[in-house]
Amino acid sequence: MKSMVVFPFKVEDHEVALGNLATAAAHERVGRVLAVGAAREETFEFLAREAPLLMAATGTPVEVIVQDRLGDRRPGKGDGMNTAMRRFLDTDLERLHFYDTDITNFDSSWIEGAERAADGGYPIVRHYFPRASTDAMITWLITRPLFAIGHPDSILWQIQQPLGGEILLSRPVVERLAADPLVRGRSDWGIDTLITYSTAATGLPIYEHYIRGGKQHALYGSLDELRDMVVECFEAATEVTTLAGLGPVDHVVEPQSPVEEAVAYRVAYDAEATIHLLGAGWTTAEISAASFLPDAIAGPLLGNLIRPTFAFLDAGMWFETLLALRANYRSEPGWRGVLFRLWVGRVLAYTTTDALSGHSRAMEVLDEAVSDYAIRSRSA
Ligand code: GDX
Ligand code: MG
Repeated sequence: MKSMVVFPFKVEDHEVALGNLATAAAHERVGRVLAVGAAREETFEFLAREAPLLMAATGTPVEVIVQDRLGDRRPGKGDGMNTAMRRFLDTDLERLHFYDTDITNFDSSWIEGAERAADGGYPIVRHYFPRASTDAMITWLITRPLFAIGHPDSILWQIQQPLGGEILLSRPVVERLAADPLVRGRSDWGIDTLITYSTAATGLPIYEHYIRGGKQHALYGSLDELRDMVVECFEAATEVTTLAGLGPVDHVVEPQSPVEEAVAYRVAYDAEATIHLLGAGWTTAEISAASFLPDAIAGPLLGNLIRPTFAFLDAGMWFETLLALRANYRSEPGWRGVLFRLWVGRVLAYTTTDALSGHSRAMEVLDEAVSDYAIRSRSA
């Protein structure tokens, strides 16, 4: 039984990308490697030049293609992943792995861990790994909370890394996803959210494989670099809150081991470069969108027109904020700006309080907040 390994990529370090393709091509379980580029730019040209050499060295077909335009949102990683699923179904391979191209500690153990779980009867395998306490702020503050609010009785909000790009899907799962218009439509960063929902909606067992050493990859500076991702993941997760409830799913999560210091205390973003985002460049559309929010949120949020104001965004107020956004948000520039500022405020409020209490306590606090949102949404 052979697998296809896919790397979606945009512009990445050439040697890191090539090394990852080579690791996959050399693996005995891998029957084909596919790198799907956003466009025909420098990284694409480099990988396309190297692919035949890699193929000659390993005997595994290695293909580098440009993604098709399949969805109706911003053309991004979603088009890349959907293109890959279609290519996979044209082969007779049994399993499809996805890995981000920028991982610098990718090795054969990632492929092996996923294959082992699939051999053990799990058609959906998700890799997860330890992260710094201020990393994964979209997962912790948007995706898991909205899953808890919209599907409190499901396993959705308990999935460790619902935005993770490192997954294995067996052929019948890919067939379901490729036929799903909601997955196909998500051409942007929302793809991972929809894949997480739609795979759980198959009712098939899910295995989460733990990568002890963490995922080392390209880092961010100011949170401004995450603006599109915040907006697109929020829009995808709010859409999921409106979709059908899920039945029970056999869900196994490998236990975590103590987190290494280098991972736990890595600074995940530049707080100083981020604070000014709260006050900079407010538009009239943003001010008008903010006025639709309850006073307890709109008041201090608009206080940012004068000075940075974020301490009000504790875990309880964040729950109220998500409910208010869910009820009022529209995919327009004013609302996108308000959503982004609120998220930045919540990240800073958390960073300057709970995140200071040590890695394990900080992670507990994040986890407790999500569970609390599910409990409150059950009784609502
Ligand atoms: N084909 C294609 N097209 N690939 C893309 C595009 C695109 O338009 N944009 C980004 N990528 C690739 C990129 O080269 C990398 O391999 C991967 O997608 C992830 O992008 P990266 O810039 O490394 O983002 P990040 O924050 O490290 O990604 C993580 O979070 C995302 C999310 O939160 O949604 C990672 O787990 C992603 O898989 C996940 O989508
Ligand atoms: Mg990355």
